[in-house]
Amino acid sequence: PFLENVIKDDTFRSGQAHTKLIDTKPELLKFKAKRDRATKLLSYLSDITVNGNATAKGWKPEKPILNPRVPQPEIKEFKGSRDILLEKGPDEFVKWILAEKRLLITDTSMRDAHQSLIATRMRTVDMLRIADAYAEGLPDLFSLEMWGGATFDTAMRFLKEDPWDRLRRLREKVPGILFQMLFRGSNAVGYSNYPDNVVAGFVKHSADAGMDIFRIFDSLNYLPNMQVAMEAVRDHGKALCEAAICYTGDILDPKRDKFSLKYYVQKAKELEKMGAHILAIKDMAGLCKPQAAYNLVAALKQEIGIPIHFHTHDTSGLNAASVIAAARAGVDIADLAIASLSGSTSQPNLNSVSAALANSDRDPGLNADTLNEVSDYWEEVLAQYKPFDSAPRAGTAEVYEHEMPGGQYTNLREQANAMGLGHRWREIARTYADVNQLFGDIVKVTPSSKVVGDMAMFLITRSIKAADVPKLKPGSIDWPESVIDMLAGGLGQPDGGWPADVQKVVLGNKPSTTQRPGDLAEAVDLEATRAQVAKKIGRQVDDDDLYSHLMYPAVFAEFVDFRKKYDDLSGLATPAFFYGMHVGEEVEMEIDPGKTLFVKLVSIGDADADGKRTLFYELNGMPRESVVVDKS
Ligand code: 3PY
Ligand code: ZN
Repeated sequence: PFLENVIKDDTFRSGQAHTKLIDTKPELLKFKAKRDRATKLLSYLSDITVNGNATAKGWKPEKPILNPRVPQPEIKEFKGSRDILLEKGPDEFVKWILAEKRLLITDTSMRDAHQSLIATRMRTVDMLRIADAYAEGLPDLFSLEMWGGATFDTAMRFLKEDPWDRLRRLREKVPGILFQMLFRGSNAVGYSNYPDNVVAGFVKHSADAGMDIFRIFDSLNYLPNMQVAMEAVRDHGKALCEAAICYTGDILDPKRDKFSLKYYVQKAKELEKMGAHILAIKDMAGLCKPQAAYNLVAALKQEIGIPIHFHTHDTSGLNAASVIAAARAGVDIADLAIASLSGSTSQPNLNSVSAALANSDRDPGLNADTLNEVSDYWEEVLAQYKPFDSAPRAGTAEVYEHEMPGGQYTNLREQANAMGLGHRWREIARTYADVNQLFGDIVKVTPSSKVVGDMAMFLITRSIKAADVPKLKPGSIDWPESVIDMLAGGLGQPDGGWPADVQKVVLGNKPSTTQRPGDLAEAVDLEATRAQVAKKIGRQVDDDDLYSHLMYPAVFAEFVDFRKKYDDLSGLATPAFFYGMHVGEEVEMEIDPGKTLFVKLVSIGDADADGKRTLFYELNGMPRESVVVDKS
């Protein structure tokens, strides 16, 4: 190919070429880069094919899985929500929402649905393939939740993808529908507190990269932790600040009076005062029963003037009823997941709720055929993630006891299985509830939910009863780091503070604070950090890299190493990425727009004396070999 490039080159053909031709025409060397990418791709495929993939738990489909069929829905002419936001600006856009009669719908398929069903493993390629169908066939969706929460971490950690790349590429394909992300307040997209300038910088950079709506929450409903992020969104000028109250307990239960209707109304009023454009009711565990949803929305509609966005999970099996009750009470926007990615620990069913509301005054107006076609696509996609799919098949009322967020449930269950404690799940769930009471009955959502989970597993494995913890000698046990940090005030303050006796037992003589953690965290010198990271990874560090590093330094470093070894594999079909190839199978990977590598695995040679195997491929029709050490 190099010679071909040279022979075709005009300078060469004009007879004026000299030995410096390559220096003046570096594009002639492009073929080398492509050849390197192909070599790296083959070496990755060979390794996964021969040695399996630990993150996929060794699972391999019995036969090759074909690419999912991509729907080509009827094109619907509609002025998209994002076009309206860009035209009107945030403040006028809020009035537009309030004036809409439709129940506006957010589709969570690309974020919370897969976070809650398949441990956040969905890859960008599966989102990009369906992006046109959304842009053309469902332009009347209010928003797509497609970023934030756990996606930032898992993209780099497990999928070896750049989360920023996902945002930018989807943005390009879907310019008309609002994009929405979940943002953990001062914990940004991580699990602990970040300095204020990192939080604000992350928000600004995400908004510049194309994010429109920031759903900001705090894992203890400690509002001071939300301020910096909320202000950063407002200061950006083009984005929407959606502030969330996290719903826990049961407002219908008079005995559960810590989290009463009054409690939520008061928090909502404060968030409105703090500058929220939209209020979210974030029912992360799916505890908001239909009548509670009705009462809560009806009360909030009386008490605040900004639009209300309802988020719930279907863990109990009946939360579509909560969405419909919220719609009746006048909620402006609701989160739902496309049928095949809905239910169980995910959101209620978008297709069914939409159909149920058709011909009512809250008809979302979406095209039912298109929704079904899109659901068929996601169903085929979901089948490719089988080893990660551990969501319960049916609803369970157990959720009212343990109150675990949808995204945590599958993770904790997996963790329990991995520790050989799968058969003690009921006990784990009960201990989780007991730990919540031990901590004074708190909001449980990332990261506070993780701390409760860590403590529950810690107690189970040591056969300590939660109720006995206050009686233990202070400082006598090495408690999990996350528990110490939370009770020391590292995540902020719950309403009513931490129970003094538990705090004493866990902290011993370690210090604690009631100050906002952000006030105690020193600002990061962003430029110095950039220079350090650049030196470490041996290349320039742009803002995408900088914020990836600031969120997850170790994960980012591993991600950079992976990329050096294998380059960008985000365009590779999902089955090949996770499970390798079957002999005879053909896969493709787009490396540049319009440039695709076609790879066919022809045969796998026997292992030699050193355990090395040669795999024989056809790459764009040409024979290629790749050698890998068989570690099995
Ligand atoms: C997250 O923070 O990732 C959540 O989904 C919380 O519900
Ligand atoms: Zn959720």
